[in-house]
Amino acid sequence: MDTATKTSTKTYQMYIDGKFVESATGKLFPVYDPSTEEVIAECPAGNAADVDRAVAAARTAFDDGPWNATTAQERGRVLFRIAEKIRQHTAELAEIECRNSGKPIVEAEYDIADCATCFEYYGGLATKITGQVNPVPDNAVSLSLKEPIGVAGQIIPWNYPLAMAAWKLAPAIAAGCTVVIKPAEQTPLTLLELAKHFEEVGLPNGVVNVVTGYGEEAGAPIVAHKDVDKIAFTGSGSVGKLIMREASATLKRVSLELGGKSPNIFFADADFEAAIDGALFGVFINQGEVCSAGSRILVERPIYKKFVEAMTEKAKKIKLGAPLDRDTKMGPLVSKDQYERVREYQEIGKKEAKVASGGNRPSGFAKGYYVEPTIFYDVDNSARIAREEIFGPVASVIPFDNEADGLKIANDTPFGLAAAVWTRDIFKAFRMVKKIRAGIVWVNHMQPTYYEAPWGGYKQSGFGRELGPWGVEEYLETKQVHINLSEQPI
Ligand code: TXE
Repeated sequence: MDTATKTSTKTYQMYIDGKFVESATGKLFPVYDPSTEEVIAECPAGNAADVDRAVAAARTAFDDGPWNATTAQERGRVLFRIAEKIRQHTAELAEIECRNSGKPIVEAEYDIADCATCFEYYGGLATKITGQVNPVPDNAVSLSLKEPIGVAGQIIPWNYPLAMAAWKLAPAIAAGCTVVIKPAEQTPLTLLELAKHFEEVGLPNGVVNVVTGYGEEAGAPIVAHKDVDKIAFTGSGSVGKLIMREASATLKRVSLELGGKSPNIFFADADFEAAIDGALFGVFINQGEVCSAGSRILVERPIYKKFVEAMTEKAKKIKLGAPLDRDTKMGPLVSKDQYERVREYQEIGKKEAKVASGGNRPSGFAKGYYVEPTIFYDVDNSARIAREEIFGPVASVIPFDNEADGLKIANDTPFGLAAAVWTRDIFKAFRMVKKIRAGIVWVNHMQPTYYEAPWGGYKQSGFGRELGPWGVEEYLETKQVHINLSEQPI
């Protein structure tokens, strides 16, 4: 059904050069509520012409000002004001995020408040970006200056729509870059809502431009554009590889966050109750639509059977429901495509391993992209459900014999975003931490994320780091300056 013309839906415009505008073609695309499968909004279907307009605005704001003349203090204040707007509007932004993505309202509220924290963090960091004096011989002064990269193209996924935008926007603004940002076509609404405040918070025209549309039509032209200096991308490995290839034509800087198949490793000496909760939280939070989801649950043999039983018992009690209900613990998946992808993996898993719980569409839901939280056990690490990112509430439980075996299985993956280790033995914990090939390793927890700490992957989970000072480095160039101190250069 082409519902883009339905009158009850809200029609959005995209944000280019400080103005809300239609797409060059005037075409719109539908945006859904995944719990009802109904269209809730329509957004401009941007294409290369819209990207051209946005990049031109970003280029001018960067090259000719006024952005290049703002001080770090001013950029910091803009970031604090964005944070304040998010805090003032948390309830409405959370409701939109919840309706559009399907995540439970309680999680949406947490995410939105967290976005404000992200802008606050980078508001503070803006004034702490410094270069250094290099220790060259006495006949010269050598400096390294940090300068903004220029125009940053940012391509955002749908699992944490506003948060993933905040992770990229805030450090880019702190660094002094200008931005063309494209939200995922499934979830563009909260970023467009936030853009309504950009003028008021003091962002000059052209500094942040939001282009909405599909990946190939609106994302690819950003990657290909000769006037874009850097691409930051979070999404699938296949699109990540494509972006790297395309960006090579103009040698753009690239940072990629591409998800994973993260091991959540439980030794027999772990606190059992905390471990069960950690295993469930690690893989089922946000319907499992999490790049760092602990989707491979590695359990040491002495506790394996009891662990699977306890996990299963608790998983069966997870309350699926309407995302806006406050007691809902798991909502629908974000889209029909994602639903079909995850349902397919549920069927693949039934052939590859044993089902402890779930494996189907839940009963009692006439509409909505709901799937049961699913636990497969006795999974071999070579199975597809242990090797491929599913991005839904599907856990693969794998037994292991000892520390060496657990480590071998943990590292036997093309990915390397995150891992967690559960044990009360500090020596074992640290041995594992040092040998796991992943960008993030948690001990006795899984998923806590801090703005002060780096986020990013090893291996095919991508490269570059977000958050903390590392996040802002991705938007900076380093310039060497040599000042000769002798009257006669030789
Ligand atoms: O991702 P895409 P999809 C993984 C997860 C999921 C799978 C597919 O496994 O099941 O990817 O999701 C834009 N040039 N992750 O298909 O297509 C697109 O418009 C430029 C992991 O939705 O990678 C959107 O804005 N841009 C992940 C963004 O890329 C393009 C989060 C992500 O979409 C483009 C999401 C192109 N040619 C999915 N094609 C994580 N790492 O957290 C698409 N896009």
